[in-house]
Amino acid sequence: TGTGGRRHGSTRSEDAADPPKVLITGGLGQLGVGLAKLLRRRFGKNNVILSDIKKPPKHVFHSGPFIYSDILDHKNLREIVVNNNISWLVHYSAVLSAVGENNLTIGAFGPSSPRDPAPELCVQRPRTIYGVSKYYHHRYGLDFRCLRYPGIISADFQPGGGTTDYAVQIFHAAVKSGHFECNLHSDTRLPMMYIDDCLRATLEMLEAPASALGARTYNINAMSFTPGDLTREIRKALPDLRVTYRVDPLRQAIADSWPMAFEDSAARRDWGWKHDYDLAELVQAMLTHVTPGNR
Ligand code: AKB
Repeated sequence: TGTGGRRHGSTRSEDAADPPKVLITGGLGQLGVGLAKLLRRRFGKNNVILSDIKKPPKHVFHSGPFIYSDILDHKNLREIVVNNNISWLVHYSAVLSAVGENNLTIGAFGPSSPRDPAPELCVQRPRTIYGVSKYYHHRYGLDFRCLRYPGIISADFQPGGGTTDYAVQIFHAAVKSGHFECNLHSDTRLPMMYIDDCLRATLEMLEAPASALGARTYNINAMSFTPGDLTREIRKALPDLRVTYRVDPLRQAIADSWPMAFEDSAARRDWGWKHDYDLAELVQAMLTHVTPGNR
């Protein structure tokens, strides 16, 4: 199954002489730049193209191929895939949860939802890239792979517009001012993961032989914690950290509707997923990265 001994990318299903040609869309969010770095190390700088609809910071522009791509422009995307002989397409284009709530679409419904009227509770199979890709896998054998991430914690990039943002912001506030105002209740438990685990999971899943995949969509999990748990762990290193709470009703409502933990036994069984970072390791890594002078 390609699972045993595959951790940390020891083998790869494609011939090393014939690396994939990768396009990452939505590449300037929290995850794209880190994933491009990891994939470039593995497949070569010019085999990984980062893309977005905005201009990249200088260091990203100079670190490897970067182009404009808008996933809503199908022809543009097709042209990029053809011109660059793309074999792996990684979609990171997304709208974060809290921003999404302020910019509601009817995109959650699809052709199998009742239309007139659409009830509150009904079948929701949208014709999103996710739904369409699933169909294309069954109909045409498209090698579609989807990972459901928990909230991702990273030091280099400060997300905005999400519900799990607090778990990144608290580290910056802790080293900068020693005070953090949290926008979720202290006992709100959510699934979380350190970015290194997330990116490694992504590479491992992309490289897993298709024959190992019992499914096309997998949850991945590492840890679950509350703002209270996180504060206690950070205080082991920074005992003076002060955390106050001013709850944002929108984010709290979103968090209260989300899973508190992810069940990910299928990923562990099929392609050997195993996280490296629990809460203590996460806090240590984040404090190392966000502390001035350590960067
Ligand atoms: C968000 O908070 O919206 C994201 C997520 C889905 O976890 N970070």
